[in-house]
Amino acid sequence: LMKLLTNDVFAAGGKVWTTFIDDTPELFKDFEADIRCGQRLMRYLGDLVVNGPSVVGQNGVPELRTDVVIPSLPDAPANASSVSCLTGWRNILVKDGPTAFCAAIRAHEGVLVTDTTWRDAHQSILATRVRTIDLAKIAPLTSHALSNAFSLECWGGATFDVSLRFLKECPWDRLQTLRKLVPNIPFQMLLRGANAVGYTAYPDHVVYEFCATAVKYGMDIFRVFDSLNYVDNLKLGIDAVKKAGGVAEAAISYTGDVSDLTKTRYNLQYYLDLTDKLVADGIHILGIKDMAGLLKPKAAKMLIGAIREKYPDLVIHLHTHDTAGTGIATYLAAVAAGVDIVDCAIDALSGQTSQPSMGAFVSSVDGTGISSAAVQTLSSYWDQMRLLYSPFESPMPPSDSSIYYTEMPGGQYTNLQFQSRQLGLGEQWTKIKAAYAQANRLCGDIVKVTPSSKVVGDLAQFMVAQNLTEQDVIDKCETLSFPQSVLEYYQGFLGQPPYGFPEPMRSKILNARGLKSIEGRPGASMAPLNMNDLRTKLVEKYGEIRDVDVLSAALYPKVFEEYMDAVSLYGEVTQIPTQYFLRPMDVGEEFQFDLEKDGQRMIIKFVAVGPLEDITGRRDVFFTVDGEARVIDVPDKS
Ligand code: 3PY
Ligand code: ZN
Repeated sequence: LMKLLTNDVFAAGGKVWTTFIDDTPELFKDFEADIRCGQRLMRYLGDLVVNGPSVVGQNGVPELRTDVVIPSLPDAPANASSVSCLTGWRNILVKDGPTAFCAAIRAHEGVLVTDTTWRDAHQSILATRVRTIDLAKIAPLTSHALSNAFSLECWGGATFDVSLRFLKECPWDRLQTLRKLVPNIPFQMLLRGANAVGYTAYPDHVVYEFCATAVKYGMDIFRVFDSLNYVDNLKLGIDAVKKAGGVAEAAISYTGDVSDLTKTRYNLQYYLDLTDKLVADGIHILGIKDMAGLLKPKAAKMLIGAIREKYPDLVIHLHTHDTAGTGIATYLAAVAAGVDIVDCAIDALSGQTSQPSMGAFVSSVDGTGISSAAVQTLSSYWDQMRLLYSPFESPMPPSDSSIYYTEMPGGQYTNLQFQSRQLGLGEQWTKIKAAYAQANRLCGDIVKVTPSSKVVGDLAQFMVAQNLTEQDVIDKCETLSFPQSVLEYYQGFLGQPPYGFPEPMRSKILNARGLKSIEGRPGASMAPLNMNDLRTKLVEKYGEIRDVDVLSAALYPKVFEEYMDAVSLYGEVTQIPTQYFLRPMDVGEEFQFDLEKDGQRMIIKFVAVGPLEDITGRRDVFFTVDGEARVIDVPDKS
């Protein structure tokens, strides 16, 4: 651009005659390169410089740090090259199918491990913000270090919408990228039953198409749960997974305390009855999803012992969060009671509201096939990644046994804590925790996990903000302006809670507002979504559209459009190193960038930012690309 602008003829305002392009091709090569990628990329970087981290900085993300030193990768161990490992449990799954795979797992001596670092651990500790580029970097090494792992939990849960919403990357591309790099370890995802990877029910066919596409993109094992343990919702998810050819791990979501015999609702019999229904439905694996970390060692022994006794051939997979600090003790009790697989996170992203430490676990039991040295190597990478993403980490105590009272899921704890801090009061968090327990009772003493946990959290925040006691909510339920999620819950949009809705409160809430109730499974009465119409609309707006884009739009219409708008404006930002994706570059900083499409490498350096132009409200931002000057003008939104 500079060359063209300073060309004598052009600068003198002379006509651009027809042979100008042929005579001076060197002036236009830069344009081509710009158009291919650089220009839109610089628009992103320039926008960051001028307007700050607005793309990723929504939802109250704290000030981004500029002092993080980016680590180099740990040296690969002698037996691991950058090439991926080819041996692992996935070979059995691919060759023999889910049933034979599960029989082999059950026959295996010793307990196996799922690594949750790529999904639940960073969802629970780093607000789900870890980007594909940083997962991909450690993927080949992981394929070696954890080649004997049962699975890598790497997708689903909140990763789907956070990728689109904040990271401006396509979750399907992430899955495909990681699959190529890790061909040997089964991939596992979290599926919210009839809510897929969303916060509400979808028409059935959307869930079926979602699962079928996930398998096509490389997913193997689906942990299916329902936020109310509502069997009809669970069955829908299980069926969708099985029809897609995936491994159906159906989960009972654990709440209460089976070791406290005074508690009669969520007691041992409740979980055994639920297990019976799931086994009768033909599941491949039983998951026990202890999303809040409530399963004490004694309770693990009782629960897993009872299920093992009744179902000697059933593969049992235990998931917990270490919020109170009992995780490893619970796992050891579960191993003694006959569990087959437990969920751990690489040490640097373990503990607190995340999963228990993998290094601690593999050092404490025999037969995981994972060496503590291998875990340490991976951990040295994640240690530094945690620092890189630390702006998204909210400070929390090393342990918090108040979760036995609040029953708050690990993934929600930090979110709510952060929001309560933002409200400014020191004692706010204590109040929110107390209100959360009250809100749970007002909802009918339910299982709390996405999305029912969001309903309880929204109600708790509402109560604190409006200074309402539990009795106030009961007394004034006809007139209070409840959050939408709470009204929808009482209507039955999430399904039916195991012990019903609290009455007469529910009827009063619905009648006073003229709201209809949904009886039974919400998805069953939802009108199908016309995917062809949706595709046509998207093609009209964005041009080229893939099947997976239509699915993303079906699940998250608004979020997907915002993502596509960002891609139109900035191009693919996935290859920008994370520090420059998160924070404005400093003058003189540069990084090396690989163009995804043609593998071309360029060095981008930030040179200067110009003054605000009064008339246009824009600023020029100056870069060099491989030493060539570039300028981009960016609207100043301040
Ligand atoms: C999710 O649904 O994202 C969860 O992690 C629930 O525990
Ligand atoms: Zn979890």
